Amino acid sequence: MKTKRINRRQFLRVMGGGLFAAAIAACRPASVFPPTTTTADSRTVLPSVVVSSSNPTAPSTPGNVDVEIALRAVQDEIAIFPDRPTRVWRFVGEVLSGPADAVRPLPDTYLGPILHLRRGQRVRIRFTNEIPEESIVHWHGLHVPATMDGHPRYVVGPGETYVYEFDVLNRAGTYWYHPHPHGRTGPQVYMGLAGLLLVSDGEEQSVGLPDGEFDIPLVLQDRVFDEQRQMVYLPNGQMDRMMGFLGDTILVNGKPDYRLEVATRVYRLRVLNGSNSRIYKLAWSDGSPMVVIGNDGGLLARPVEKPYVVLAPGERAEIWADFSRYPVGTQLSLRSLPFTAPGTVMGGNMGRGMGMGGGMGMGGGMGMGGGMGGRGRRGGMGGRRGFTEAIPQGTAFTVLEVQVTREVTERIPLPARLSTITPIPLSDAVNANAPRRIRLSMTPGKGWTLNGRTFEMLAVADDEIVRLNTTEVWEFHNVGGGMGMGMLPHPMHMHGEQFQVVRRDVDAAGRAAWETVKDGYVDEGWKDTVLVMPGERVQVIRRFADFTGLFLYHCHNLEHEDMGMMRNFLVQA
Ligand SMILES: [Cu+2]
Repeated sequence: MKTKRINRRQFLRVMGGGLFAAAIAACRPASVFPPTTTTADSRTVLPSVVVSSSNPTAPSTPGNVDVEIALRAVQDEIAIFPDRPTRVWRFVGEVLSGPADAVRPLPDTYLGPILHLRRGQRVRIRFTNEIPEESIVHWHGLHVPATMDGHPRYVVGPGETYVYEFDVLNRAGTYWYHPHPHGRTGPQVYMGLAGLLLVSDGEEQSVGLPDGEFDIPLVLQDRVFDEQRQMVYLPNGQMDRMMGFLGDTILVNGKPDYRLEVATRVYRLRVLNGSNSRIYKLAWSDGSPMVVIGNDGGLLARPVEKPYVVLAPGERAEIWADFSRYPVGTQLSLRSLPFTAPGTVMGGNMGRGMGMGGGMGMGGGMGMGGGMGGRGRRGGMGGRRGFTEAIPQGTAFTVLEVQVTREVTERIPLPARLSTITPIPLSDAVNANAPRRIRLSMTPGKGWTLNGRTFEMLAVADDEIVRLNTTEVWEFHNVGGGMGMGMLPHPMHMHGEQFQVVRRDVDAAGRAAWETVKDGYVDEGWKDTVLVMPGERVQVIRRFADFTGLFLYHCHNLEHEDMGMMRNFLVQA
């Protein structure tokens, strides 16, 4: 019988650190953790529960939950193109008990089923890993105990099952789920392992937003396919890892050349950037403003109009799309507009700003060897990429086409108010005058780092320990490497509770690029992922309540994350 064990050496390291009472509580080294009975409103840390492959559906806590779901990561083939199938990895799910609509499979795509949960529900999800490598699932945006969050220390091998059980504490919103094994998140998401997790609640329902077929998920991703229609990951090797993967084909809901046929009425479009590294600057082709009603953490207090919406990997935006003013037959498109992505214009903007010609010793100091040539080719220095021509970061392209195909008379007015969002006062923060600072940079010999550090499975530094039930300001400062190569955008994601954006500042060197995206930031409302452009400082404020233990903060450029641009923080009672 195969069981999950905490590595003894890792455990002793934790013990030796002397700082990790909560982490130890969460990681007791037993061969099989016994089930723990909890009450419906329990918010204490649960032990991880791992059952053997021989009996994956044995109940951990019989009954006692509102919804129970079986979720499997499987190998499969999907017809992304009409001529031949593509090998993928994907999530499949079924409801074991509870409302039948808790799992909504999406037809004809590698994307996982949409999980529909309600605030206040107690949920059990049995994740069974049927791909040929270790994995674990993270519920992106949800506030759950450390053992239920998909931390990479809980990976399970092929044939093994991890049983999650948690209360849905989040407000209504568009969340998502994806694998989170250290070093393999990028390739696993790339192969197709991702899905939406929608939470609803009474506040949202009282607004009267478009629902049913008029509530449309749009998951944006990019890929490279070879001539056999198979996905190709990191065709340029190490250089793609440093830069982040950028594909040459844009997929919406797992499909190329996506077309949306709509009626003359209002739609709620829930847009997730599920790409590994690509940033989208979304706008309507006819110049209409983007009417944003929600972001990462659910509905905004009121709708906001933006000329465009910038979505970095991991971020979500909900768009109020009113097609009632277009005649049947109208075609328009959702575009990604051009913007300046400093890392991709070597010899252009970056060269000027960073003194590229000045002999900064790129190769030696940064442990990157001869990579510069490859990067430059992609960035438009005139050469050819080794494998394929990706769409460079910041280049314009069409995301999807909209065709108005039928006339309806239903009209829904745009609500003036959508939800109640209480700003967290700065005075609540224990460190308002001295925010916890996270420097995002390229560190020689280490690659992408957070305060000069890369990921360690069970370790936290002294400055990564947070006291339970406090509010803090964190500042993400994209300082780059000072040597050209170090200047890339980084979408920073924090596990646990959602945060509010307090302020943004940008330095003189970063300002020109920042100006090309800043009007598309949706900083209203609650967020869990925030884009930090080169030279930019973003301050966020959040609470650290309910759960102790080890949680992650990391860059959601999945290649950066896999290379170690990720750290633990420890919430301690
Ligand atoms: Cu990054």
